[in-house]
Amino acid sequence: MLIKKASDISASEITPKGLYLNRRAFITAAAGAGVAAAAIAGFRELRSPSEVAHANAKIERLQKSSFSTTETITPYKDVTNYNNYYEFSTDKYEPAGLAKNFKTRPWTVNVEGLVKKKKTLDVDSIIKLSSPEERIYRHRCVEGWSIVVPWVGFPLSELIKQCEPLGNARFVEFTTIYAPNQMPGQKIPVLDWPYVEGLRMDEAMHPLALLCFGMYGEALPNQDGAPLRVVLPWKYGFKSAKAIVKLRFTDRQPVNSWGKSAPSEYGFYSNVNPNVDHPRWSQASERRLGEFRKRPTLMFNGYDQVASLYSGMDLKKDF
Ligand SMILES: Nc1nc2c(c(=O)[nH]1)N[C@H]1C(S)=C(S)[C@@H](COP(=O)(O)O)O[C@H]1N2
Ligand SMILES: [Mo]
Repeated sequence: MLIKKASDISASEITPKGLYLNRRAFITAAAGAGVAAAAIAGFRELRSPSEVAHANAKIERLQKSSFSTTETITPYKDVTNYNNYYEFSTDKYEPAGLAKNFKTRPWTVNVEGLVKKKKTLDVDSIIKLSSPEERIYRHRCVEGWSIVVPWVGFPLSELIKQCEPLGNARFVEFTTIYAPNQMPGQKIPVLDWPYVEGLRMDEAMHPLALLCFGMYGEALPNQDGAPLRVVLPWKYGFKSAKAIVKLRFTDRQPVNSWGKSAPSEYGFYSNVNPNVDHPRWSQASERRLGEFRKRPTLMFNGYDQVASLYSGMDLKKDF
């Protein structure tokens, strides 16, 4: 199999298909703003990131987690200056600046669908539901890069229990805020806004699924999904929705944003799988930010403890 170097991959191969399909609308909306060029730039070498102020509140009484990897943590300045956050921009270097004044308080999360009682929870009461842990996880983006991040949060299952889902709830859907006046990317129809993702209930209840509100011992930076996101280390990064305002419990598999824009490329499960290539590129290896050589990608991103969730499934079909 031919595995290309990042520098050999052209923008047309790496640019998400959704972006291609909407290229005309995108370019029209972006005309004069100079962002069309950025959108087609695709994968490139990380340029030296700007220094970021550590103005975020420290999170006290952090517990260590046995789920943490001992691999080298990716520098804070890389993780906070190279972001996929299409609500702000399709250029990974831009969310850091564009999200600076994003309002994360007051913030509420609506709980809807198959639950005992619909409710609205304040983000600060959610954060207080359980004691914060530091979880150092590998994160693998579907585009072929990876990072190691010390996230802060607690198991997503703690929030789900608080939501009191009914017995027939089989899936949970997460919706990101829709705020085009604060999020310039939402004025461009790259995806069908708001961003929606979903999990099967047993995946969401798995102890590895993290409800995240911090990183590097501090409150989550806006560009990384403040005030509240999920982190699912065995799945491609796009499953980990940022800036969540709604949880909806359903008995049907949710239609996620990426699945809607390009169903042949982004499956509902999107488990990290080196044996199932993306239709336009191999998933066999990855490049850790800050490293030059590529490393092999591991099944479930190395989180084998989730394998039993998929026993009996054909992961080539249910990719
Ligand atoms: N709402 C929203 N959530 C999102 C995205 C996005 O564009 N919008 N991008 C996803 C992708 S592709 C990745 S790889 C991760 C990146 O998270 P990070 O910027 O904190 O590393 O966020 C995911 N969550
Ligand atoms: Mo990603």
